[in-house]
Amino acid sequence: MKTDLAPDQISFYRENGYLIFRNLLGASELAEIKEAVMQAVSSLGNRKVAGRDDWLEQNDYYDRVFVQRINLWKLSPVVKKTMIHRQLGRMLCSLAGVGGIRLWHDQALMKAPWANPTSLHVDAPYWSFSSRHAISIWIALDKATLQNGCMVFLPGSHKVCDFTSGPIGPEVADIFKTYPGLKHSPAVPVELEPGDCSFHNGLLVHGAGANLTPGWRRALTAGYMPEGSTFNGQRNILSVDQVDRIKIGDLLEEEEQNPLLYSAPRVPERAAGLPRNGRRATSVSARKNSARSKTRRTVSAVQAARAMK
Ligand SMILES: O=C(O)CCC(=O)C(=O)O
Repeated sequence: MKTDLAPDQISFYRENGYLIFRNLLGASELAEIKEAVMQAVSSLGNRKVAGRDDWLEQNDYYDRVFVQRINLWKLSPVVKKTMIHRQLGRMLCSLAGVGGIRLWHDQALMKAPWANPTSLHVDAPYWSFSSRHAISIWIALDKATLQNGCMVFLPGSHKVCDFTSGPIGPEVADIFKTYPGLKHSPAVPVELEPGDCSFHNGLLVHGAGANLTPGWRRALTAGYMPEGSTFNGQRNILSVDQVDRIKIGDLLEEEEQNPLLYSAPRVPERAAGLPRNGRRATSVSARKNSARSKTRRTVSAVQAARAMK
C-alpha cells in the first residue's frame, strides 16, 4: 500500500474536503482484496451488515443504487488488514488533522449494470458520532468513469454543511433544500483506475452517477472516526445490543466494533505538568473502555519516552 502524502496534498484536502490519490494499491494487493471482498459479500447473502440479521436487502430504489454490504472486515482478514492498516491510519490522521483514528465501518458499494444514481448527500449526519474531522476512503476495484457512475464532489462544501441534513432519497438534488447556497457550486467528477482511491470529509457533499454500462462499478469504502469520538444517540449500523450498552456521551472505543488504526504517541500527562485527565466513565462498558484507554495511554507514554531516547 502506498501511503506517502506531500504537504500540498494535505492542504488541498483541508481546503477542498477531498483528495484523489493514485495507486494506493499495487496490482497484487488489488487482486487479493477484490477476491476477498467478493467472497465476503457472497457469504452475507442478502444481509447488509456483518453481525446483524435484521437489515436485509429490499430490492427497492435504494438497493438498485448499489449493492451495499457493511463491515466486511469482520469476515475477511484481507479486508481487515487493508482497512485498518497502521500506515493508512497515519495518512488519514494527517489529512483529517487528528491525533488518532478508528474505523467506523467499511462498505462494499457495487453499482450493478444500469444501477440508479447515488443522490447528493453528506455522510456524517447518519453516523453515531458527530465530528467535523470524520473522513472516508473510496477505493476503486473497477475503473470508475463518468459513464459507469464515478463519484462527484462539491469542493469546499464541507465548510458549509453541518449534521442536520435529511435522509438520502431518490431525488438527486434534494440536498439543496437544506443548503440552497451550494446549488451553484461546480461538481468535480472523480474518475479512478482500479487501485486508485479518493478521500472525502464526512461533511462534503458528494454523490455518483447512474451506471449506464452493462458492467459492474465496484468500490470498497470506509468511514473513519477520530479517536475520542462519543456516541451521539444515533443507531446507524449498531445492533440493538450495542446501543443498549452505551449512553449518549460514552466513548466509542470498543476494538471489536471500532478498531484503532493509529494513535500518535502522547506526551505523558505528568511529564507535561498537566493535571490528570478527569474524564468520568458512565457505564460498565465505558468504565472498561476507560481502563483500556488508560492502559493504552500508559503504553503510549512508555513508547513516547522510548522514542525520545
Ligand atoms: O459509491 C457510491 O455510489 C457513493 C459512495 C458514497 O456515497 C460514499 O462512499 O460515501
